[in-house]
Amino acid sequence: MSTILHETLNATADALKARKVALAKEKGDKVLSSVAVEQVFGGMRGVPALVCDTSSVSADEGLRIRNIPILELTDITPEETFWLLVTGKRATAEELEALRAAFAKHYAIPQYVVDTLRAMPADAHPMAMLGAAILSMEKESEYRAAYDRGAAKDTLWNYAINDAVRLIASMPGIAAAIYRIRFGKGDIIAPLQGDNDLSNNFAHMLGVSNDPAWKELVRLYLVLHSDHEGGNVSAMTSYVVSSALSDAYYSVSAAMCGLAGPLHGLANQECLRFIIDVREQFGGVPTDEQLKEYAWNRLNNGQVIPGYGHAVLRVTDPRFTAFYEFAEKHNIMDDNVRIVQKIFNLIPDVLREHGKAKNPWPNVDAASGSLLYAYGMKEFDFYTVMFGVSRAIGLCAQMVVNRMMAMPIVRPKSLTLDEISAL
Ligand code: HAX
Repeated sequence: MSTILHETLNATADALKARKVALAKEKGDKVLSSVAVEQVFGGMRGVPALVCDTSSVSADEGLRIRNIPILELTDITPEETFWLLVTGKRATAEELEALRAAFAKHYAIPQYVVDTLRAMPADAHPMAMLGAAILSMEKESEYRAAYDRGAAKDTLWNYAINDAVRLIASMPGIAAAIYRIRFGKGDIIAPLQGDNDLSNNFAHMLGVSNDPAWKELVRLYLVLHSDHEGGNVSAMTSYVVSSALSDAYYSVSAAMCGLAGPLHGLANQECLRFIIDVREQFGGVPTDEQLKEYAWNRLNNGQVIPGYGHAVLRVTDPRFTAFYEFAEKHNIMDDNVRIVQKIFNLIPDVLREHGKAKNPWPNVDAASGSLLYAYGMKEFDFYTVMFGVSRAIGLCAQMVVNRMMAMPIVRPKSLTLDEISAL
């Protein structure tokens, strides 16, 4: 299958690969950093050991997609986001239309995926359902089929594009089916007729609200969570798995398992749980003193404040700012959002005084759940699935670019405790 996206990427593929080869030759002996034992024990924090061209995250500014600050991209669609991530350029209207049409072929998911979801335990976590549904589709991989037919390794990325398009486009249908099956919401809703827009279809298939602002929120949500450079748990997991030439279904499913962790994507569910606990405990918005005491009790109990802190960022996450501005624009000022506001005003000082977190500021997860809740999506176990639908866009873009650059299998070296003792 040749599409306008294949043609666009084909036009730059050779140059991209040549650039990688030239950089490896020219700069091959430059030392990026030395690795201290504390970094080996510290989750490799600060070790520059990956290449990711789709986006970057700096401590003092946060996310840039292809060098454009995320706050300048809050009006774009998920389709534009994917195009920008994977090609490095803003899409033309014609390119977008073609991409939308390619996506729209896959909004209706295969029946066997629905059957897989229905066969899962009634109390399965929605993220476990998401990982299983994606894996059930692995047999659709054109990339794996091409490999099995003996396609040359450096042509495989063409098939990775097909898998990326199909998987990104299937994610809304999979997620909506999970929502409706897992939370007893009734029949699965078919995609829209005559509207190829990905986020419109997702908002519609979830069946949560008919408010136009809900569609707007789903669009924004899908854009903001799409990519966050290469070193976070979900991106790195996908990177490692696909470096073994495993296809997109394997690598994105694996990434979803990482996203399901409470220190990563699940923090948005945990964050709303925290907000609701506060609201219930105090019968509404607490006073400043009450909130501070509640937070201190939690910290003294060895628990984190979800939605705060970050491994890289040292300022308020611009994605939090974008959600916060959405709440203001749409005048969503219910108790949950007021509590988010109060936490934002008070918790950074509490975390500073606590003295552990290197970054006391909110990350993306601090506000997103309260907005989903405001439009009627109250099942917060589901929130990380929303994140996953979005993150698949970045994971697939990274995978295509990495395969275009023919990145090798990832294989760092591990050390035993005895080897470290002997240093
Ligand atoms: N509340 C309480 N303690 C915190 C904290 C928080 N929000 N953030 C960091 N700390 C603690 C850490 O637990 C760590 O304590 P120990 O030394 O006892 O282990 C210490 O401060 C130093 O941590 P750090 O260097 O500042 O942060 P890390 O890079 O190790 O971890 C995390 C980054 C995001 C995992 C961390 O800030 C955290 O647990 N935050 C709460 C959970 C959360 O919001 N996660 C979502 C992050 C964004 C994301 O990936 N979304 O998907």
